[in-house]
Order: sequence, then C-alpha cells, then structure tokens
Amino acid sequence: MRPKLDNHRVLKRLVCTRLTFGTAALATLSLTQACAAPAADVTSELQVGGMVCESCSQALTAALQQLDGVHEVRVDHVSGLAVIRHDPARTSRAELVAAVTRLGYTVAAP
Ligand SMILES: [Cu+2]
Repeated sequence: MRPKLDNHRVLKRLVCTRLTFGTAALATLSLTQACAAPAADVTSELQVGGMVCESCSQALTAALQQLDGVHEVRVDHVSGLAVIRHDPARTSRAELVAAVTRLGYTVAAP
C-alpha cells in the first residue's frame, strides 16, 4: 500500500498542471492552497558543468521537474545554465543542486 504522502503529491501535481494550463476546475480547496502560490516562487540559476549534448539538458530538465514545488525549468547545455522557478519552501536551492549532482553533473558555487 502506498504511503499517503505519495498520493497527496500526485494530486498536487495534477492540480498544479491544471493551473499551469488554466483549464479545469480544481479538485479541492486545500489542494488549491497547497500549490496555487506563484508569489512564493523564486528563480534559481545554476551554472552546471559536464553537459555535452541535448540529451544532457533533457535528462536534467526531467529530473528537476520531478521535484516537489518546481514549476518551470529551462536548461541550456551550451551555456550550462539551468534556470528553475520553484517554491523554496518545498524545494530549496540546495535540493536542486543535489538533484543535479546525483545525475553526475557539477554545479559552480553561486
Ligand atoms: Cu549529453
């Protein structure tokens, strides 16, 4: 049986997706409040080392998008720049860096 938290995260992601595309009505008020707070978002820029091709930037983008509270990811493998819009209360800059280094890339100190 799945832990409750997992289900909650899946639900929140669904609601966030709907918000992003501005389409469907929202499931419940509590879930809406959990993720409809774009004002809390910050933008973090990471200078990533080790990316050599488009597949690198795609893999990195996919890994970052899976993190809780990450709402927008742009990665350029040529410049090495990763720009992430996220809620720092749900995923910190340090957690973004950890996700990058888990894939085998490096992050320059800010
Ligand atoms: Cu590559």
